[in-house]
Amino acid sequence: MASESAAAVEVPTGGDAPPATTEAVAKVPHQLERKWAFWCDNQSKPKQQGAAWGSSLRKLYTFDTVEEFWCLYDQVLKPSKLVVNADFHLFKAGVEPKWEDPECAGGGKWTITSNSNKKDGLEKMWLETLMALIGEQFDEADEICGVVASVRQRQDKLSLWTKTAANEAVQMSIGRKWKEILDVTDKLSYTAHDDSKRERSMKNNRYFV
Ligand code: MGP
Repeated sequence: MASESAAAVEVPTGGDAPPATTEAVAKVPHQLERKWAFWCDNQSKPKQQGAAWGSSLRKLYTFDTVEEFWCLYDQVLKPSKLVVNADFHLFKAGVEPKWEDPECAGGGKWTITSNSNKKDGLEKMWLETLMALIGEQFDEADEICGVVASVRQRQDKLSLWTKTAANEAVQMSIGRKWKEILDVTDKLSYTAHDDSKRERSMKNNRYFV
């Protein structure tokens, strides 16, 4: 990561005042390990008849420095700014937040739900997760695709998308680490995308932590 460097600068002064020296800090942006992209999907608006899932999904910003991240996060990207039936996503640049993306196709998601009247719960978990991802806190970082915050009438949720649903050891390790980062006692469940595609009554969770 790039570090800040400080340079002493002579500031000319008038009259009898003693010469002043200030520390001018040359800011070098703090580079992240990799590039990330924020996305948004607002499904609250009426869709054209027959519109496919994903037609309202939009990539918002791509970034690769800590400074850009905080600027984007502070200005817009908080779940409290979402209407019901809208999602925010943070995914690795180059990966689209859809089952159809080659990086996601064989994967699934760890999910934690949050009661809708506890907005601050989702807000806090979203930020903790964003920082863990861009800070590369997961040992299996290469196995992670991104995270989705979903605001829903019944229950808000946060889902961590991973790459290889069939690899139980990797998924359990990611799930345990995420639970530790979130600092919650709630049960987290893992669903393979292939299982999410089934009828509601046929959907089942594969792993739990
Ligand atoms: P969802 O957005 O993951 O859950 O998927 P939501 O809206 O909370 O609803 P619930 O079903 O969990 O109660 C909702 C539906 O959107 C899915 O059943 C799919 O029909 C569709 N869908 C969701 N995703 C993430 C995808 C995707 O990546 N690709 C496609 N083709 N459809 C998807």
